[in-house]
Amino acid sequence: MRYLITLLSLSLIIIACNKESTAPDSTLILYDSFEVEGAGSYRNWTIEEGLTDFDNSTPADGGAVSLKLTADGDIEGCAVKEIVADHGDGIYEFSVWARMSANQPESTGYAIFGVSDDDGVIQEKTVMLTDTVWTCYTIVDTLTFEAGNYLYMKLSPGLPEGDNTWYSLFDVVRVEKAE
Ligand SMILES: [Ca+2]
Repeated sequence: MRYLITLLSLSLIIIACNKESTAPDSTLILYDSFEVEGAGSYRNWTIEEGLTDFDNSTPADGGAVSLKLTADGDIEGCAVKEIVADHGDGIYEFSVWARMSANQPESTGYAIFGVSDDDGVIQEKTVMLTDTVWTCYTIVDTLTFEAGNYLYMKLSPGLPEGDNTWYSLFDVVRVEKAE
């Protein structure tokens, strides 16, 4: 059984980073390219005013713009999204394309995927973002949802130290649930 789940997860990872394909055994429950008809849109993500913008650099199939999140002073200009999910257990896969800025300390950007409720995050996995070229990062996890829980996602350029300022770009967020 464990082997089967691993195999399923691996097949989902391959499919997730190629949006031309549609996984026959999974349901796409979120797709955000941070734009509507080529104009930048926060797509109902909760963002940090003044530290969030759009950029013309995008990954392949990323459309016209990406989301630009800035870490400035001691403020982590992150973006968070919570959506209602089906109750019960499920294998969920989260993927996001990201690009770190050249002056960014290594491994400071990150993405979190998990479960939250009105009091905060109650289950989470984190992937560290490391590359200065567009790269697809993926998290696969078995998540459990009860009444009042949300599917939780956080995109962050990282928490700066001192007066350092840098930004990270994000695009094409996908969430799929294995059937
Ligand atoms: Ca886009």
